[in-house]
Amino acid sequence: MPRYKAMTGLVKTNVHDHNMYAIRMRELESLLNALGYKVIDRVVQVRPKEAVDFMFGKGKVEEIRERVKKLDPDVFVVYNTLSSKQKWNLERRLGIEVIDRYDVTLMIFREAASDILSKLQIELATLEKAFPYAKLSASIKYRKMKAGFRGGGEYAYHKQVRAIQKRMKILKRKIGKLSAQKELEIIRRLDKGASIVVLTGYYNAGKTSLFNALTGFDKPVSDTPFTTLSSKYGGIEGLNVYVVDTIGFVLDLDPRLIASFQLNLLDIKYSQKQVLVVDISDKPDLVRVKINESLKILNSLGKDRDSFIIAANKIDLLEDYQYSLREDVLRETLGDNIPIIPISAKRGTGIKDLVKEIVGRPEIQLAE
Ligand SMILES: Nc1nc2c(ncn2[C@@H]2O[C@H](COP(=O)(O)OP(=O)(O)OP(=O)(O)O)[C@@H](O)[C@H]2O)c(=O)[nH]1
Ligand SMILES: [Mg+2]
Repeated sequence: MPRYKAMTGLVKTNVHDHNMYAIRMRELESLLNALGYKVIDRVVQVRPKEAVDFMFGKGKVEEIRERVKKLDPDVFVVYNTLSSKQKWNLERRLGIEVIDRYDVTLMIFREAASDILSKLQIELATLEKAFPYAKLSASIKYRKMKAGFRGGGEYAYHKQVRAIQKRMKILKRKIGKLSAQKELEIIRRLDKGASIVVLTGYYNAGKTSLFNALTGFDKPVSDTPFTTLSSKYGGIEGLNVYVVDTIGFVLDLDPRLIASFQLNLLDIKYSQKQVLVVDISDKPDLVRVKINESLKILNSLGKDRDSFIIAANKIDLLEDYQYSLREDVLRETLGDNIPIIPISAKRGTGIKDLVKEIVGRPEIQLAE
């Protein structure tokens, strides 16, 4: 049973977007559902001229205010990233908490985090996100106090801001240390002649299911977003290969999220092969968007197409003609040289073909 009620909003950044915005809203909704929120109302607006103060136009904000009064949601969740000023203004105007999709993602991470490192990274990312808002709110409150002639000096909110700053510094130091340790571990594996094959892709694509099928592990798998937060290394029997299960991507990935999970991305950086796990049961439009974004992310991490293998997963959910349609979409985007292997990680279909593709590459060594 959902515990809370949410109202969602999105500002279309492209006037010609008749399709993607709906996919984005659905995505936001499934993230919120995972946190126990039921979405009771949705607002969409094409980017207004005067978007600076509220993200939405003034008239739209009034409409949202009316709807909030009537429907009484616990929170208004905006798909677009809000500036501190926009959040502040919207909260004052609507009288309820206002968050953006990046906050939602961090909340899910927080619920999923079980190991120390993930917890530290999420705490830092959360503080970094909250910091500008805390600063803004401290300065506004300070100005109000001064206007009331209650004297200058230090106020509690300034202390709060400084406490956040101090904690961020400590977290960065701890994460830095762990990062260095982790990098060493990876290099040691490589020095022993092992190859690293990373399983990457969007959340829920089936990376962990595939990891389990390849390595015989029994790591937790679920349709909750971001089940896996920190990387896991495992071997494939008979091969001098490490397979790495990694954190998933999310649509319109916020660059700050990548920055705060640098540590996890080290695995991708050092890998010789990247298996891009695609949920091929997604609608063709979504398959296209996700594959395009994945390629961009991998490129930005210094990986190029020659080392990609696509694992088109969940073929058990599709009829042959539906699969062909989606494979065409992949081919259009990828060109002819990147291998696409249809698999079902859940049923164990196509796994041998995938291993053959991995091993068939000259840079992968068979164990002695
Ligand atoms: N039908 C079907 N479902 C699958 C298949 N592979 C995975 N799933 C399901 O998809 C959901 C996500 O699987 P995971 O293996 O946890 O996906 P993931 O990519 O590791 O997800 P995160 O850790 O959240 O990034 C689970 O409910 C799996 O049971 C498949 O081949 N067929
Ligand atoms: Mg996983």
